[in-house]
Amino acid sequence: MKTVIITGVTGQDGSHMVDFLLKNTDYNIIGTVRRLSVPNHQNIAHIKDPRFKLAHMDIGDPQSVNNTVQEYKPDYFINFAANSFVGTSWEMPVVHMQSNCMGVLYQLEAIRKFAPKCKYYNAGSSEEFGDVAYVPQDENHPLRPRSPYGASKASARQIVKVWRESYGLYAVQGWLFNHEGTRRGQEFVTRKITKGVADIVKSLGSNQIPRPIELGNLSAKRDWSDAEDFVEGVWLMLNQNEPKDYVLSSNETHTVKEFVELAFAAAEIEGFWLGESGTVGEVFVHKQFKYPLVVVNPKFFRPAEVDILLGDSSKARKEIGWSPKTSFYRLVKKMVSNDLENSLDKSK
Ligand code: G4F
Repeated sequence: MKTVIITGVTGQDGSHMVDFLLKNTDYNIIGTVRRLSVPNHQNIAHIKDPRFKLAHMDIGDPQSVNNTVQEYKPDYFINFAANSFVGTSWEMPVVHMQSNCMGVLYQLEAIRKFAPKCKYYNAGSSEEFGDVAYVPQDENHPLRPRSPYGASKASARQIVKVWRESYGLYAVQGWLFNHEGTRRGQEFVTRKITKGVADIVKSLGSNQIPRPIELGNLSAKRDWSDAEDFVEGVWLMLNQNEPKDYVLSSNETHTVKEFVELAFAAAEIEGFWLGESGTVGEVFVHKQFKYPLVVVNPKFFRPAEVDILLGDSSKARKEIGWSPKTSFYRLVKKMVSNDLENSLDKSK
């Protein structure tokens, strides 16, 4: 029986990967977790399969990484653990570099020493493309990060490449464009919007004036997909004859504004924009009651922005047979429905 180690197992991607592997393989899965005073295990609380086990490991502690790899001698090691929120990476650049880059180095060294046949995946990002040179971005696009987060992922990519080429490890790092879902953290813009919409529905239902959702740059364009589709792409990337890095993306781009419009429409709330587009005075207003539903707060602007991300995943589609199944519209609808259900549950 093969063994897969997954880090970041309590997060969105890690937990979906566990679900995917339990469903599609007969492998044992070790999910590594840091000790926390208050555990954050809600994304894996539903997993009862005895093939899934938790182990303590801290990606910042090379000794603990060595011990874990030495003990389990995994066949696959999937690193989803990271400081993944771009917005805070300017506030804590060192910690982002340590976890997102040095953490990868510790893992590759442990694999080189104790499990050299292990297939390794590190979560790469379209943020590595940053200040984009062309649209759409494919595997040949240069690395031009715009945030400490993007820089940490671009550095990790070089480490993965060097360890692959120097030691013959099967080590890959995909460029994953934005991927979302019902397990997304609430600080990311998509979940912030869908949760905000659900709160507004609840307020309107109890005849209260709703609290508007406060957002930053409404004009940013992102290529959003469903995280559940992406874990399959990661698994395909790990199971090629030769290790190769691929872009995973929907090949569509939408503004934050479009996401807002679709999310309110999914909750059957009609609204319209007022104020000059691209300014802090822009506001999305309830059509009937004229309440502000979305306002701009400059606090959420970033010191440097990635204006447009649009992926070209044609290589992954052709060479590893991957394709996303969930449309942008279905993704927004699924996230809004989930947050509406949660908010109804809580009010019972
Ligand atoms: O949802 P976001 O915070 O995601 P971002 O920065 O694109 O990063 C995500 O995708 C990357 C892949 O491209 C991953 F590597 C990374 O780990 C993460 O999963 O922001 C999306 C866009 C940005 O342009 C941001 O400026 O939304 C804009 N935005 C506008 N108002 C906001 C807000 N973002 C957040 N988080 N909060 C706002 O209020």
